[in-house]
Amino acid sequence: MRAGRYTVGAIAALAALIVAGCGGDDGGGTTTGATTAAPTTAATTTSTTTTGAAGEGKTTITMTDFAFSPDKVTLTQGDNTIIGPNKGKTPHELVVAKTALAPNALPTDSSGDVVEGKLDVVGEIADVDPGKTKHTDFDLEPGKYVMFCNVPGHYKAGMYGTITVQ
Ligand SMILES: [Cu+2]
Repeated sequence: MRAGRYTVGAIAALAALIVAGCGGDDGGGTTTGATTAAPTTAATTTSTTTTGAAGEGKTTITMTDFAFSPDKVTLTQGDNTIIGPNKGKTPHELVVAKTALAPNALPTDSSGDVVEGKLDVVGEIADVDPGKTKHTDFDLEPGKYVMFCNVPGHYKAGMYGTITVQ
């Protein structure tokens, strides 16, 4: 019985894929046989099996104009995925540097932007457009870190925070 169900499901999913692949709403009539078997659920089940890298934890740090939320984050050493949704109206980024400096005391240039070359940058979530979400995997050793957005003017506007790894 199970084998039979799977076959029907697989065929239905295949049919759904083929139909979708052909680009949607040109001509009706061709799908008559497949529509009965609820192919949508089958398709969703297959696509959710992704993610799950070796990460110990996933942490979401939301970016707005011009702040991180939360702006004080504690993580466990090792693999960490930081997910950065941008809920602001301008592009943002999240740069992580290992330093004991206070987040508001980083080395800056004459326009007030952080000089990343003077810091031990361990990674970043780069160029996140408004309404988008990106993530980056970090392998973090214990210590003090800062995060900041180095889009021109954003650090000066207060877009920074701390990350403690323990
Ligand atoms: Cu920013």
